[in-house]
Parts: sequence; C-alpha cells; structure tokens
Amino acid sequence: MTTSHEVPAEPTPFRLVPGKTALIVIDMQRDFILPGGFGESLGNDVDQLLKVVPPLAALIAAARDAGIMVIHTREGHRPDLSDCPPAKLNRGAPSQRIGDPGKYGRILIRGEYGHDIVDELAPAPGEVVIDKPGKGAFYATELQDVLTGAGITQLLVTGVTTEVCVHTTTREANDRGYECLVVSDCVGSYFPDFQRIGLEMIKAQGGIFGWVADSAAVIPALAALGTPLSQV
Ligand code: TIU
Repeated sequence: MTTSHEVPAEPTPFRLVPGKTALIVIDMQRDFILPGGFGESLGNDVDQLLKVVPPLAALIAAARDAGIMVIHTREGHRPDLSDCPPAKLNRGAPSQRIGDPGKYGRILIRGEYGHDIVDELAPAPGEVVIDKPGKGAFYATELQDVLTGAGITQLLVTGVTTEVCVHTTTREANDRGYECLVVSDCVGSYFPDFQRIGLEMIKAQGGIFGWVADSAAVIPALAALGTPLSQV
C-alpha cells in the first residue's frame, strides 16, 4: 500500500482518496480582502487575509493539475436583501451594513464588484461557484447536491475567515460525514489569536472537526493523486 497520498496532518495523517476529494475555497471576495473594502472599513487588518492569496493560488493550481474538483463560495445577498435576515442586516456600523454603498459597490450584494472573488483566485471555466447567504456553505445552497453528485467524501477547506465561514462550513461538513482537512496557511483571520485558536479547535480532541496541515504538506500528496498508483 502506498503512503504517497497521505498528508502528514494533525492530529493524524490524512489519506487523500482518489476521486473522492474536492478543494473548497471559501469567500475569497474583494469585500473581505481588499484594502478600502468592507472588511477594512470595519476596522479589520486585511493584510492578515491578503497573505493567504499566494499559497492558496499555488494550492488551487496543484488541485487543478491533479484533476480534483475545485469549488468556490461567495457570501452575499440578493439586491433586494430578501434573503438577508434582519438579525444579520442590523449588525455593523450604520452606513457600512450589507447593501450599503461601499468602495467596491453595494456591500456583499450579488453582482457587485466587491462581492466577486479576487482576480488571483478567479474560478476557472466550469468550476462550481456556490452563492451562500449565510456563513456556512451548506445552508440554503446546492453544495450538498454538488458533492453527492460528484461522489465527494473529503474536503480540503480553505478561504476566509478561519473562525467564521471556514469554521461554520467545516462544522456543517463534519456533521454531514465529510472528512475535512483545513489547510492552515490557506485560511485566514483578521485576528491572529483567532487564527491560531481556530485551527487548534479543528484538530483538538482527536480531530473533533477535522484535520489540519499546511499547503507544503498537502501539495505533494495532491501531485501523487494525479499520478497512477502504480507509478508512486
Ligand atoms: N466569509 C466570512 O467569514 N464572512 C465573515 O463575515 N467573516 C468575518 O470574519 N466577518
């Protein structure tokens, strides 16, 4: 039995299963990441998220080379805000709430420039893009159907922010029976303490929500996935 598909992860090695793994890239949207955008207007340090872009671009490239499914998500709402509950809409500073005009268009509104994914990580033609109204990528979306249809049982989880949409999605996926490997340098939080503790929470208690490894550990295993077993 080969171990080349095995990622040295915590709390235990994580074995990638050919044909069963997808990479999910959560909410790498201009509104959250770019200077002058919604995230920064809330007082957040967007450099903490910007630094995720280069390693994540490399991981996405490795996934595409290996032929594994890449799924992107975007958090946002309809222009009439009919899918945004008041409890979400009413939070945040007045004039900087969802639907208000921002530097990159109406904040977190589908179709606006700021709602879309940063250029460096743009979805390739044919890749699935899930528009989600909540923090989790399963709530009120077609993600479950997409994964079931493709026979996916494992997720490599990336994107922003670690303690919010990455955590919510990982927890939702874990409860649905997916094995989740969170890629530590390909997820980001505005808050360094939340980044550190958010990752610890995933892998604590024997991997209560999943596994954690960095992209340097994942990429060689992905490369092996693109190679027939007889050659590894
Ligand atoms: N994508 C995501 O995490 N949405 C957020 O609102 N995150 C914050 O950390 N605010």
